[in-house]
Amino acid sequence: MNKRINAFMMAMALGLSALAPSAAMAQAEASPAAAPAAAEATAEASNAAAPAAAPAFDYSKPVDGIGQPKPGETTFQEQFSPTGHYARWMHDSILLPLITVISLFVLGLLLWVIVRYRRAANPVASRTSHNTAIEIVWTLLPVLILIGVAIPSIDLLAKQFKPAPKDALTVKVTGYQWYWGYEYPDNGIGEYVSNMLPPEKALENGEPRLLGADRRLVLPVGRPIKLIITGADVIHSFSIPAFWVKEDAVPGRLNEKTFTIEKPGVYYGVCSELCGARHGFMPIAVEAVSPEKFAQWVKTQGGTMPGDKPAEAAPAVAAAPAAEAPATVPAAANAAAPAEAPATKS
Ligand SMILES: [Cu+2]
Repeated sequence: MNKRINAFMMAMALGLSALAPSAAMAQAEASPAAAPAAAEATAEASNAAAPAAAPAFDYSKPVDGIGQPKPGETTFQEQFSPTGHYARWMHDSILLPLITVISLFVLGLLLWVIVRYRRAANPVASRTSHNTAIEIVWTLLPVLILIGVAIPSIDLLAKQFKPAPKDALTVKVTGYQWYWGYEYPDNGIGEYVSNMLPPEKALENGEPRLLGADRRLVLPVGRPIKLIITGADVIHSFSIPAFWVKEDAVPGRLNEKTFTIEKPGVYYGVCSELCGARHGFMPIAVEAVSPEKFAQWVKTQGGTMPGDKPAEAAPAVAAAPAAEAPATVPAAANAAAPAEAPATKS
C-alpha cells in the first residue's frame, strides 16, 4: 500500500516535471532510475490521476532589474533581505559619501599645493618642520573615521554570521563542476541538479542569458533559510547578490549561511569562485514564493512539510504486519545492534 503511494507520487512528480518547460533536462536524467517504479504505478495512477490532476507548479517570470543586474547600475543590486538592506545602506550612506569627501579633499589639497606653492609663486620655500596642532588633527581625524566605519562594519559582520533560528528551513547546496545540487533534508526531497539553460532557451523563457537554470532553487519568503553549502570537487562560491549571500563551497567542509527573503520573485546569482573551464556557466536561479506556494511545490517534488509527517507515518505503521516485524523496533535500533536484528526476524 505504502509502496503504491510512493510509486504514485513519483509518477505524479515525473508527470509534473514533464509539464514544466524548464525541467526537460533534469527529467531525462531522472527517468532511467525511476522508470520501473513509474511503470508499476501507471495502471492505478492513470485512473486516480485524472480527477486529481494538480496543475504543474507555475514558476514565475523574472522582472527586469529585480534579482539580476541592470544596465548602467553603479551600486549593489536592489536588496531583498534585512541584512542586504543594512549592507546596502552602509555602502550607499556611509562608505560611498565618506570616500567621496576624502578623495575630493585630498585632490583639493594637492591642487592647492601645486598651484599656490609652485616655484614661480613661492620662490622661497618655508622651513617649517613641525606643527603640533596639524599633527594632532591628522592623526586623530583618521582614527575617528576608522572607528566610525568599524562600528557598522562589525555590526554587519555579526548580522551575516548570526546562527539560524530553530524554525529555519534547511537546504543543502553542493557545487559541482559545473552545476549546482539542491537538497531539502527537512522536506525529504533528495538532491536535484540545476544546470544552466542554453542561451536561446533562456531568452525564449524570458530569462536573462547565462543566468536561467533548468531547475530553480525554490525558497519560501519571510522564513529564515539556512543554507548548508559544500563543494564536491573544487571550491565554488554560492552567491545571490539580491539577498546579500555569498559563501564559499569548499569540498570536505560545510559552510552555513542564513538569510530571510522579503519578496516573492525570481533572483539570480552565479558561481563566484574560479572553479574551472565552465565556471561562468553555472548560474543560480532562485524562485522565492509564499509559504503556501512553497508547501505546494514540496508536494509536487514528492516531499513532505514538517506538519504533515504524522499523517503520512500513521498508515505506514498500520500497514506493517505486526507478526513480521515489531513496529516498535525503529530503524535506528536495528542499525545500532546488528547482532540482535536476526534474532527478532526469526
Ligand atoms: Cu563553480
